[in-house]
Amino acid sequence: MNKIAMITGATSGIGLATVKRFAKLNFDLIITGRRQDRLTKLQDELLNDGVNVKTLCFDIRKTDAIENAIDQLDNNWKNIDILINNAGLAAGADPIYNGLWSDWEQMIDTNIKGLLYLSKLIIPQMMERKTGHIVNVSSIAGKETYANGNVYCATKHAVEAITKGMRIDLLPYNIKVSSVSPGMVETEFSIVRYHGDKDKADKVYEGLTPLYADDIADAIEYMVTRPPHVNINDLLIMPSAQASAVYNHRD
Ligand code: NDP
Ligand code: 8X3
Repeated sequence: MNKIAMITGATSGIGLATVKRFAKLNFDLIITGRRQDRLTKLQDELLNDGVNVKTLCFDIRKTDAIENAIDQLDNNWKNIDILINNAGLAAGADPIYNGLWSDWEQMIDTNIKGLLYLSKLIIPQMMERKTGHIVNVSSIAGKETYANGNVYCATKHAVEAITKGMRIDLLPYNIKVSSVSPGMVETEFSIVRYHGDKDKADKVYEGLTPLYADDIADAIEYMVTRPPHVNINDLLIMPSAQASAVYNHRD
């Protein structure tokens, strides 16, 4: 039987790149996101390549929507072996005194609460079967705080704490818990952060070579393909042109 992997935020960026890598590893895939059109397109491509794939379209901030989606999984799909908690975003880049409540709520509800809600629903079957691997997508923003990053950094610091807490609580159940913490990755991340302002988003990557989504997918593939006795707790991955959250070298 193939392993089953669920990847959140599969419609773009790191999630999408991870789906493509996992497809080559012969995993059966549950792909999630809010954009059904993108999920369907990806599903068609994967089915064409002979990959078993199921789409679950839900907003990870909504407990009812997540519960309904997970309830849809029949016996062939409910025993998820690998959960990649990737869905997330930064909304806005403002000093704390100018931040929008709506941006703060979106980040906290998605990056922290969404990750928790979904994990809570997936973990019990892993505990019962005494097997599983959860990979949380954190960030350099989970380790450092930078100007105008305040609430986004707080959400990723929370992901770091949740990852460590999960690892301790799930230790007796043979469930691995890992995180991957990227620096700058060129995806739709900055377009979303700047509320659709593509010019502003492009400037983030100007004059340097950022990471690409597949660089992070490569690291996630490495984590989930280690032997059973090895867990990669965390991988901090930066572009060569980025030394910390704030030090970059641009041509
Ligand atoms: P993208 O914007 O390209 O992808 C984000 C994904 O998250 C999309 O598939 C989106 O799907 C999904 N998502 C966002 N909000 C929700 C929601 N409410 N419900 C369900 N799904 C949601 O960005 P990245 O690929 O870069 O981001 C992926 C993860 O990587 C995030 O957690 C981000 O914080 C983290 N990260 C990114 C870095 C970067 O520089 N790019 C660096 C470090 C970490 P849809 O819109 O269809 O719902
Ligand atoms: C994304 C990386 O440095 O833009 O998590 O916050 S950063």
